[in-house]
Amino acid sequence: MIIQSTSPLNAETPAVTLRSAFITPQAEFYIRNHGAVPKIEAGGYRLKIGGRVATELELTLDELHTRFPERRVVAVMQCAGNRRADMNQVKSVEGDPWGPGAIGNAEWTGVSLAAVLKAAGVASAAGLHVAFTSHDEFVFRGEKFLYEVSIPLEKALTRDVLLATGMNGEPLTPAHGFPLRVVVPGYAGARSPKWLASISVQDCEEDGPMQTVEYRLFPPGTRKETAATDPNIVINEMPLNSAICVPAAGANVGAGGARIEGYAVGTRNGVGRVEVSCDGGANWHEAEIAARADSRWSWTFWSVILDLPPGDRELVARSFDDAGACQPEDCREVWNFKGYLANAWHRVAVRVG
Ligand SMILES: Nc1nc2c(c(=O)[nH]1)N[C@H]1C(S)=C(S)[C@@H](COP(=O)(O)O)O[C@H]1N2
Ligand SMILES: [Mo]
Repeated sequence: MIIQSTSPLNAETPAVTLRSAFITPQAEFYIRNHGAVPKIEAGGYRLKIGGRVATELELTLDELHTRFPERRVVAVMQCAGNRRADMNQVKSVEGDPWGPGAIGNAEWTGVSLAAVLKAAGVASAAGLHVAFTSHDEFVFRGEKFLYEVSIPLEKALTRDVLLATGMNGEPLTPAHGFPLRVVVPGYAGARSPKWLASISVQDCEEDGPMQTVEYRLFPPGTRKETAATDPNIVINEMPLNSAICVPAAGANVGAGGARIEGYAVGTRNGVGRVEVSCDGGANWHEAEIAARADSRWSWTFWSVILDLPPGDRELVARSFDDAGACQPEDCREVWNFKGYLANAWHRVAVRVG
């Protein structure tokens, strides 16, 4: 793993490792923590559901599994800061300089959040939000806060949003949220809280800093000093993205036919086509789809064999979604001071020969 920080622990999967398994093993799955991992005993664990519901619930893990049908979803978990390092090349940004490995694809098991909310008799009014409170704390401007975020009730009532206890057929490890986390497919990882303590249906977005200050998309002119008053958008859905994983950036590659491999992720409109260039974007070659899941929330693996002439080469990958839209060409088009949603064409420099 590539360690970004040790306390809290933030680590990403090396790109070559990422591309070696379509379902990312837990031990290789990136870790993004804002504070210390809380120690939770499964036996004493209770999940509370309250707020705008007809009946408040308090459920043990056993009750959760016996009262609600199991649901299984293959989905990527992806940090809003994935590929942030690329933005630093335009102008420096805040936050850990993640490469393309702040993402992983897992088979999550648990129960539908929608089923639990319905059992609590959730109000079905439009415009409500579902807030999550976790057991871990983080420090924000010198003060301690619990990790708290929210998602629109409309999204929470879709059947693939999970209260997950399992990952790839194993219980969640402490790093990934044991004993229970939320998985919100298609959304930024920040909206999938680990170590979940309680759920509340409410009129507004959660009002803590993790929801209202972090994980917001600001216009390109915003600086740290102006962020408090500048307009911004909540980061929920993740944009179309792709990355070259093999060869690794800076690798030496033999001249002749070289296999280029990577991932593409398009949870909004699917991944229609992936193209790779070995001349910085002048000419493009369509990649083959190497693996795909029958889940729209999964990533897609692609590969292509290209004849690489000797010398310093820039490999570029870009994907198109099912509606024909492409990733932005340049990071300049999407630059923001927090370095979120870096989804420009992915460029990797290699030496051939
Ligand atoms: N309680 C809690 N949940 C959390 C976080 C956290 O720090 N605390 N980090 C979030 C962020 S920003 C991401 S990207 C994902 C990462 O999940 P992972 O560490 O299992 O890969 O968890 C999210 N859920
Ligand atoms: Mo994240």
